[in-house]
Amino acid sequence: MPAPSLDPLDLYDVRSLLSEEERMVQDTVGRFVDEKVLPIIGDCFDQSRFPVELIPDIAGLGLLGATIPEEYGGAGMNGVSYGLICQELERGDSGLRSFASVQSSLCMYPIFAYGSEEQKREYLPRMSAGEVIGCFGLTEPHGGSDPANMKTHAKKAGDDWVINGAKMWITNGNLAHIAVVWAQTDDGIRGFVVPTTTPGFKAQEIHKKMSLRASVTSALFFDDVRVPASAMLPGVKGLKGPLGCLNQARYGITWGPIGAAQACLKEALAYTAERVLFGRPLAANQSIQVKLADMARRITTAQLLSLQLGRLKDAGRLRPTQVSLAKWNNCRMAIDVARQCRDILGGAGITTEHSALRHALNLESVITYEGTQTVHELVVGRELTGINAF
Ligand code: TGC
Ligand code: FAD
Repeated sequence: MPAPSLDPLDLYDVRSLLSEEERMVQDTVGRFVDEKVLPIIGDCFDQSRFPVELIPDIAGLGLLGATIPEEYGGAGMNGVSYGLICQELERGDSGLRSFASVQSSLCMYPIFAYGSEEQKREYLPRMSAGEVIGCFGLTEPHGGSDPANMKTHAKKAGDDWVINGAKMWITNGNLAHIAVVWAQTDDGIRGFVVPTTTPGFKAQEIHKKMSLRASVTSALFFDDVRVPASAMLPGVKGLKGPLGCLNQARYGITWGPIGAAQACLKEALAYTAERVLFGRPLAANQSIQVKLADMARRITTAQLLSLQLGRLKDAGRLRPTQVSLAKWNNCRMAIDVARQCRDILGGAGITTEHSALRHALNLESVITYEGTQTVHELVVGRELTGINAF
């Protein structure tokens, strides 16, 4: 009997390394993406619209705060399941994965890890239910790669804090009910949970984007924003607070682009099988097969990197340098694959009828946010040499 053929999107059967529960998570999110996301996402990108109507489904599936313990309203999943959620959502669109990453890793995680018991009880269950949406303000207009040079500051005024400054490129900014904001104080960098209805807070949506069009991106302004002492996250001080959140989000982002690349390869395989040029299917050309094989090789490598990263995370052994290596590799892999697929689709590849260019354009942001490729290369370089080249 001939051996069953390999899954072109999973040549090493990485799925067989998943537990039954992890496979169930992947299948559930995959079905949601196939049924609810793929039919609308090209139009959302075209119309520069985040599909807010999907938020109740995303929350209902337990995708917001998936790793947060159930006592705070989360789904209590492991890190690999969270990674698979990111992978499947980004198979739909990076904008959806961004939405879930920011809510889960950048807003719920710091409240869970650094927040008071009251903050956890007040926010986490409602954030998990999708009733309270968060955004994360770290980047400032003068230079995101170097967050230590932070100008936004919070000053004590009696028992309150008064925040002044600006943040730039903030995902979910105009959707958010709360902003997790990082600000300089006399005592170092501190995090604050700021309701977006607080007087002096303003979110201004950034338009004319050519990337992540199905996502809300905003500038935030703080003009004497006064919050009570209870708004400060008591459990962390210094840059390690926001960098600890980034570690969580970057881990998820190593998985996301795998989904985007798989979507592109799937599309290119179907297209090259059907498209007949010079009397034979495109797929019958050596140069096309070499390109497709190279994409499969790179996707497989990325899958194995992320899975091992997830196993290290779940064993409590994850190191930031390991996350940097995979974030750099997997974003680079996916953007190269998406661009290559767009080329193979010819003219058909330039509209939203196909997904390759949408993914390629989105990945221009994904390779930049959460630390640019250069930042992650330098983190790995520092680990190897012991010399800080920033
Ligand atoms: P350094 O000053 O040496 O360290 C400060 C403290 O932080 C600790 N640390 C980390 N902790 C946890 N995770 C990490 N990845 C950490 N990296 C450093 C460090 O141990 C130290 O702790 P302590 O106790 O000694 O105070 O800082 P550094 O030299 O390591 O950092 C330099 C650099 C360039 C790596 C860092 O500034 C950096 O990562 N820059 C990039 C900034 C960035 O990624 N911004 C992202 C903004 S958020 C975003 O893009 C969201 S998009 C989301 C979406 O839509 O999906
Ligand atoms: P810069 O830091 O100015 O970098 C410019 C260039 O210089 C890059 O190529 C970089 O690699 C290079 N560079 C930097 N340092 C060095 C060096 N030492 N040596 C050589 N080259 C170097 N931020 C948030 O806080 N919250 C969010 O929710 C969020 N969402 C985002 C959503 C989108 C769509 C985008 C595009 C960005 C988002 N960001 C967010 C901001 C993002 O994290 C920053 O864009 C990113 O960290 C880079 O900062 P920058 O854009 O200021 O570029």
